[in-house]
Amino acid sequence: MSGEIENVLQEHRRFPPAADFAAEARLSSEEAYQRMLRESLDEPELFWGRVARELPWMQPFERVLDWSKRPVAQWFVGGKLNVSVACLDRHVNSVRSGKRAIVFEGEPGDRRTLTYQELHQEVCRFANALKARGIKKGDRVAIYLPMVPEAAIAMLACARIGAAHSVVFGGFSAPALRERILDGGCTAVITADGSWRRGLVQPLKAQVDEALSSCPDVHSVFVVQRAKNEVVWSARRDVWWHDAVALVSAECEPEPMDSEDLLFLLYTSGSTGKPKGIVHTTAGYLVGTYLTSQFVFDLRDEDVYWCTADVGWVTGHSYVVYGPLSNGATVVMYEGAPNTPHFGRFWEIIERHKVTIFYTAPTAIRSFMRWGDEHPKKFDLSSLRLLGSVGEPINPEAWIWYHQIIGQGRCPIVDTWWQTETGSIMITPLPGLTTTKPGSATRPFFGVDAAIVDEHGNELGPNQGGFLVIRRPWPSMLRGIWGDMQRYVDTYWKKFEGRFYFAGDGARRDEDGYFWIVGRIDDVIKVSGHRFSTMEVESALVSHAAVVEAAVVGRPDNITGQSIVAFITLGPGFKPSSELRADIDKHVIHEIGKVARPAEIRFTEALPKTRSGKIMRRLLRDIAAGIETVGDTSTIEDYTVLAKLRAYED
Ligand code: 7RM
Repeated sequence: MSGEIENVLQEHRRFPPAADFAAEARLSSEEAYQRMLRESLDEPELFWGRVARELPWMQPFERVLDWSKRPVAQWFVGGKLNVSVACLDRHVNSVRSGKRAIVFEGEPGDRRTLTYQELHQEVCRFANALKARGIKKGDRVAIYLPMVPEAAIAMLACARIGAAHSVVFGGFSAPALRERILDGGCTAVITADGSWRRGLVQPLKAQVDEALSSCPDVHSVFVVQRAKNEVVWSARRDVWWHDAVALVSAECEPEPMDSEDLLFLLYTSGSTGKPKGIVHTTAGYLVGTYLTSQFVFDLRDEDVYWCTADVGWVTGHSYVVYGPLSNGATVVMYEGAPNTPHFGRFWEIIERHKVTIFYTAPTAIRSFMRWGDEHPKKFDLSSLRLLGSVGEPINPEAWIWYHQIIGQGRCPIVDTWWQTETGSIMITPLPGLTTTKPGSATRPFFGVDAAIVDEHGNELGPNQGGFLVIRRPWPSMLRGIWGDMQRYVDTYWKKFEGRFYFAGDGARRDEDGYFWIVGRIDDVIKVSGHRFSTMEVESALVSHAAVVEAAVVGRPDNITGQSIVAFITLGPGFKPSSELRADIDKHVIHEIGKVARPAEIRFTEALPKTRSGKIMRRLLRDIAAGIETVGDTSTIEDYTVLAKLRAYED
């Protein structure tokens, strides 16, 4: 890992917050910041207790933190509240009632605005529709929707009745959806007939039908009519969203939820093939997303806030839905691709809706760069005042482009490090206060005790590469892995004997205490910010009839951060060919979805293995990247394999 860390470019540029931004910011005095930071670390219960009391409790909590069942934390013990009340009722009963909550644009150009009052009504209606089909507190509901307002409505409606949602990204295929429905024990699915993507209709309902062919526990499928494509209908099981909400009242009493009641499951990839259902509970998650949205995005009532993430990923949960809505913000939602019908689509949306805060991923920024400056330059971006980045390390070149071309030199950039598991932003600049360095997520947020440690858990000095750990619990942390608590302990806590949460990332901290995230040290790869495990793709590959063995590695990619390269050995009677490659490609798309499609498939006679039979991924990574392997190859079982792999040409 140290080799990788040395590759991180030394970046010397510094960007202090602009004076006019700082003058207006929520937090701009170093003194006030230090006071808050000190309290959050020295007296966390005082700090988090006060933040939590800003939310509407149905029953006050008795204790801020109970860490006695470590590594499972309990926050705001004994309290009861409902997340949908914090996101909706609170604003409806205030001057924000007529304020825009969601400003939606569909890919074909249709638009829709929902005020807080309207959103509240829609959520209550759909909550009643769920109840009418027998869905109740504690049930799990899969959501497989495009980025349409109904996605947020469905999530909040589940929260209102105490059912947990499990959102599955609409880009996943039927088998991937089925695996998540089965693992989560979902009994209902919320989907759409289709969704618009690059001018084409993605037939979501058809994927659901295929997935449900072996999910006997799913009794109801709610279908949003979005693309009006033809669908196959099961009269017993399927119900149109618009029919379901037509019959019910727009009032729905919120279910009083215990602080530690399940709010949602979200599946994410780890280092094994089976996706993990990350467990998030009610109050702590809400407190974390509420506070970070406020301080990291410096949210104010006049803001028009746009996070481009899909609700299928954690960023869509925390920073499209729960964080901004609990703060009463106006949230922009866009259904489609950034280059449809033209390459300036995002900038057009920013101009039209006068977006002030824009939060996206490095992979998108690098695409914008490649498409050319002429596209953003055609639009008025003067409404923007703050930019954000998330999902992977942002390379300084992309950072500078983002700052100059999109932010026009005026907007601070918050490079936010966090994970599905952390629930909310953990390492980040505070925009009115932090002097940023391109490529660094800077310093830990309030209450976050992050450190870089060595193999033995000893804290390392400045600029020494090591493991990123969090040394104390935080409110929005995961509470486990659904159905597999042992895996939770093993994945995150075992490495440092229960002392620290291990994030799986390698990083260093510079002389100013700024964190530089290098990337994963496990077998997780990030393609366009989407998280996959190499094993997940490998198991899809080996389920193809021709494939005997497969090894998948990430290769650095200028646009997507990493891309998937698959090394494959074929069974007897199969020969490498471009047809076979195309067929294997199709198979992966069918098994997981287009997002997991290998950028390259290399056929090989054998894979490099150690004497104990472990595939030597490090070698494959180097080969995929076209780097001469310099590392230790002394344990390799068959030396000729290496030469064959390098020389490979089909
Ligand atoms: C929010 C999200 C988590 C992994 C994480 C890192 C990487 C995320 C940054 C980053 C460098 C960042 N959740 N990562 N943000 N690396 N700088 N600002 O992405 O669960 O899908 O992925 O993403 O490796 O461990 S996630």
